[in-house]
Amino acid sequence: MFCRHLRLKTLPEVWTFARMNAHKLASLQNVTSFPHKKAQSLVYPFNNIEPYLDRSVNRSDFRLFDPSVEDMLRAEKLFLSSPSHHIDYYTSAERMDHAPDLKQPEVCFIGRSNVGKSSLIKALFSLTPEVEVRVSKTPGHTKKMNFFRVGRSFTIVDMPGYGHRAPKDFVDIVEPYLFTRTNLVRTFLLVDGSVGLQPADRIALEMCEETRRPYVIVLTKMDKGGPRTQLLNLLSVHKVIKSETTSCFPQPFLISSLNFWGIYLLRCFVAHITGAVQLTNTAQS
Ligand SMILES: Nc1nc2c(ncn2[C@@H]2O[C@H](COP(=O)(O)OP(=O)(O)OP(=O)(O)O)[C@@H](O)[C@H]2O)c(=O)[nH]1
Ligand SMILES: [Mg+2]
Repeated sequence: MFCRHLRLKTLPEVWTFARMNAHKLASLQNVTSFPHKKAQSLVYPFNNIEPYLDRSVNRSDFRLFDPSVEDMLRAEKLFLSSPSHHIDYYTSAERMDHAPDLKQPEVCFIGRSNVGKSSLIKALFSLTPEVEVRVSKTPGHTKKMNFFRVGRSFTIVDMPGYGHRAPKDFVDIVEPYLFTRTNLVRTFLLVDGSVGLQPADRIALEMCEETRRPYVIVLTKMDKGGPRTQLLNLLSVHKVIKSETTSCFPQPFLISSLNFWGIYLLRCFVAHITGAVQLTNTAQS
């Protein structure tokens, strides 16, 4: 067994903290004024779990992308809309041949319905709340590919989910996009970190492998399920990445859109892989 017993905040505590601090949490600039331990746990969620990993587990894969706070602050600026750097919802597309002809690098978010794709994109854009990203408790809410432009730097695409209540033509919408979109630089495959890899996620993983394009796994809802479950789910995802994939980035990203864990790191990763921010710290992708 890799995890020792641990106690983190219970869910109601987390919700209260998130609700009270939502406006502050949106910005890393504010978070840097928090007590050091709190700031570290928000920025590097792996730090919350790491002390409970057995000593024999090699940590290096979990910190491959390890930018400095300064790099993350530079990346954060890209998520602030301004007259010279306009962030907006651009358009939706029901099929690949309706996708907009945008040349800038693109990243997309895929995953089971209800896994938290739209919530994650909403958290990324929380510094520009006028950008409307619709989330819903009801699975199958996002029915089309929604394109959000981040100035001329990159585009973020919110995808419909697969699995429960997915659009009937899900495969027809998503597969051609993943295989043929020329400016797609990274696919983010979201997996619910509180329940772990499900059979439908494995099918999506195979689809990502078949595209032979780089992709990244993001574990969502890391505020749910309890640390022991989260840790076991993280380790089993990591094992699958190591042993069954060739195009997946070895480091799974840990996220809670509810309380902003990992959002700052992911903003920086997106800015980095799209070429919008050069890191001063050595990092891999
Ligand atoms: N606790 C918790 N709930 C979350 C988190 N992210 C999303 N949710 C909740 O999960 C539900 C689904 O969120 P969405 O972001 O709409 O999920 P989606 O993947 O876009 O779903 P579809 O559009 O239906 O494919 C909503 O009730 C969210 O509030 C999270 O980090 N923590
Ligand atoms: Mg959605």
